This record gives sequence, structure tokens and C-alpha cells, in this order.
Amino acid sequence: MTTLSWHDTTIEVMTGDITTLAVDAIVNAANESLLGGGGVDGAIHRAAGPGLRAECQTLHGCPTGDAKITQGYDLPAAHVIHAVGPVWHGGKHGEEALLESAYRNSFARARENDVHSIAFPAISTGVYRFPKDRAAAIAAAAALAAAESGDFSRIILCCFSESDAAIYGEALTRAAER
Ligand code: AR6
Repeated sequence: MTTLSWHDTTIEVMTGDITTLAVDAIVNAANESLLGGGGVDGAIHRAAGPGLRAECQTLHGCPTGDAKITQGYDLPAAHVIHAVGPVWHGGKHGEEALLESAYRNSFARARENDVHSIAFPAISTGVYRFPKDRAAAIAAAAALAAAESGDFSRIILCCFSESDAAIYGEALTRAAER
């Protein structure tokens, strides 16, 4: 685990199941339909129960790079922020800007809803095939920028494997040294 104090925010890279975290909001790596899927999206919907899907149906989807917020239902987290990261198509289709935008809009939804502690999965690095080192650098830069805003007490980058946590931890350390 990598932990960093940045301005008044604690930024942590951890390994674990994001559905177990008792934070103000967990972020979902969703798709444009917002109606569920596999990976972390499937795990969040299973743990939250049917209320989450019912609320998602009222949202009419979400474009890539954007994020929408719901309640957390049976999750220990109060809210779910559904962020839609890009599918990796080789890197020349605006993928990096879209992933940055997904993080930026997730933090925006958080601010609008008094969310001060927030946990992110490794958005786009599973089924969407975004290279992990590049995705980690984008996540780390977004977390530092959000910490500098002073609006967050705790930002967690929640990886699902030790090897991913090593990549995200290194990216966070490197971003903080710049
Ligand atoms: N806690 C934390 N991280 C997890 C968990 C969990 N419980 N389960 C998986 N991960 P992915 P994407 C990690 O594929 O690439 C869905 O079908 C996983 O190991 O879930 O953004 C959606 O509906 C990986 O590191 O999301 C979309 O259609 C990371 O979460 C599509 O997949 C992201 O992998 C989105 O693809």
C-alpha cells in the first residue's frame, strides 16, 4: 500500500474489493448504458442490490468521459459515481483525454454532493484494455489535482491485484515528485 499526504488529503493506493469500502462514494467503471456489465461494474451492482439498477435506468446513460451519481443502496458507500472510461483503440482516438475527463467529472460529481472520501477502481484497464501504466499516470495526476483543491479528505485508488497496486503506487509516487 502506498499512502501520501498531499495538502490536506490522504491519497492511498490499496489492493482490495471496492464494494467493501465505507467511503462517501465509490466510483464504478461503467459503460455508456449505465445498466451494468461485468468486472467491477457487475460486482458493484451485485453488492448494491436492485435499487441501484432501478435508479440507473432513470439516468438514460452517460457519454464516455462523463460521470453520473446515484445512491449506494446496500453498499457501505453512501453513493456510487458511475464513470465511463474509454475503450483503448491504440491511443490515437483521444483515449487519454477521455480517461482524464472521466476522473475530472467523477471529482466534479463528488464536490456537488458533499462527497469528501472517494475510492476509484482502475478505470478502463480491464475489458477496455487501456495500458495500465498510462492509466495509472492519469489517475495519479487527477488525484493530486483533486487533493490540491482542498475538497477531499481521502482519495483511494483501489486496485484488484497486488501487481496493479504496484503500478498505481509507483505512478502516484512519480506524479508527486514532479
Ligand atoms: N474491486 C476493485 N476493482 C475491481 C473489482 C472489485 N470488486 N472487480 C474488478 N476490478 P473492468 P473497464 C478491477 O473490466 O476496463 C464492464 O463490463 C479489474 O481487475 O471492470 O473500465 C462495464 O460494464 C480492473 O483492474 O472495467 C463496461 O462495459 C478494473 O477493475 C466495461 O466492463 C477495471 O476493469 C468497463 O471496462
